Amino acid sequence: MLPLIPLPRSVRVREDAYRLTVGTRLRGVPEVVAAMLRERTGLSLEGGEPAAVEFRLGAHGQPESYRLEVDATGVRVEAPDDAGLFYAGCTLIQLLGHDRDGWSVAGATIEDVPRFKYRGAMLDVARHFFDLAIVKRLVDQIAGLKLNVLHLHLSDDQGWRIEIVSRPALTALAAGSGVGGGPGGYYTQADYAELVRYAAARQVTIVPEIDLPGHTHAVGVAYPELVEHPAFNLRTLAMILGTDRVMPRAGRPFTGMGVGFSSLRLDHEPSYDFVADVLGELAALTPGPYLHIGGDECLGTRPEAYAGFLRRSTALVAGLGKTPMAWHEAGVVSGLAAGTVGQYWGFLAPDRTAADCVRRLTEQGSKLVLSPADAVYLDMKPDRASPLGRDWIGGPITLEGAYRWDPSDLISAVAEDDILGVEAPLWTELVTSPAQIDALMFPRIAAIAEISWSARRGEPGRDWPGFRTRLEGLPSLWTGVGG
Ligand code: TNX
Repeated sequence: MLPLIPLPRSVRVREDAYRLTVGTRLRGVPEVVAAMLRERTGLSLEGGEPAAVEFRLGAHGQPESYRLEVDATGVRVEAPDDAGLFYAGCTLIQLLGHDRDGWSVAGATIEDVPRFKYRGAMLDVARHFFDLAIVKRLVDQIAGLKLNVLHLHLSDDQGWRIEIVSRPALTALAAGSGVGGGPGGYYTQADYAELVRYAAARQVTIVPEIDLPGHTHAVGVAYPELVEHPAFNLRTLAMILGTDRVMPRAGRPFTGMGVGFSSLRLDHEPSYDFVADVLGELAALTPGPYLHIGGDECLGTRPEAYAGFLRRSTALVAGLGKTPMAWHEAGVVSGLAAGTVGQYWGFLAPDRTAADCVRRLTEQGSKLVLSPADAVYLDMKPDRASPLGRDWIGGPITLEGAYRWDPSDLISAVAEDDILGVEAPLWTELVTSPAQIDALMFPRIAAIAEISWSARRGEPGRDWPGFRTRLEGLPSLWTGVGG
């Protein structure tokens, strides 16, 4: 079995292999793939004739698909678009092997196409900030697994992480904190634009999220008049006392982990001016289709005010030419802007409220991105004994647990067509370093990549034993593409 993750649609293994040599020439290979091949093999692999490794755009095939053929004479790739060429390159890198005689590419004919269009990971840069170099490295790693979305959670109670030129106090006053205290940090618009370009070269779309109207305590550190006083009810208090006992105080940086106590002032027109300024600048920085406006855990917001805000803010995003995304709680609201995407973060077996939100979303024509907390929340412990990670879902998420579920089994009312894709969030209340990001992301993100890309369970090799065997064969999986 070739060590390929995610498992391609069809693999025919050949006996022979192509040997890369100093004389191997490339044609049409995407630059990031060529750079990775050179870095891995130490060979110069220049462009030129005759090219033994040849990638070309062809007329046929579904978006992002490719056909890859490797035999003793060389490597030939055909794909209908740049994404397909890139993914063929990712597969090619996984086919590299090394022995006494040098580098070779295992012989095979592979035809491949993704199951879902949206294949994501999320990094929470609000609870702890991670600089551009760390995020780029993550882009490299996930792109190599054929994920195509990196969702950045850019604001939360503990900090604001993106420069908004028209609202300078956000970064001047509300970016220098995080869970447990400083130092925080933020991306300038130039940083952010660089990240968007870097990701695009690896077929990754950045989905920015500004969490609204809750999770906005940091906004009040910069602009106190826009945010309600912290609201405590039984649920919010239980959460705050149950986690870290740090109480939020209006206008002061919040360094705890509790959720659900903050809300924008929704009976106050200047709040909407603020949201329009922020989302307007963010839309201008975002070539990708989606703007995420949060909408989760608004425990301190009155239901009517929440509904009014979601209608208005999804319409605002649509007016900016973007597709709004929101966490599934938004489903309680009717009249969301057409096409709003809902992100489900309930359990594999949804409770009534979550199932209801999802049903109402699909009835409004919303597509879903699935992030079931007990299967893909990468901030959960990978095993019971792990010192790293949380367990509020009631236990660890093992590699097997991350692998053994299927998107279309999740919610009976949700058909395959309603599912835009899958996303694995890494919340970072307890994550402070790149090594910890790696320890929580990998290898579980590989399971999620396979669920997002490969055919449904049950195809030959598309099962847990097959996955584990392939994973063991891929020692350098986490090095990613181009990094
Ligand atoms: C729930 S998931 C949250 C986050 C926390 C996370 C911790 C969601 C939409 N909200 O605010 O960081 O749990 O696991």
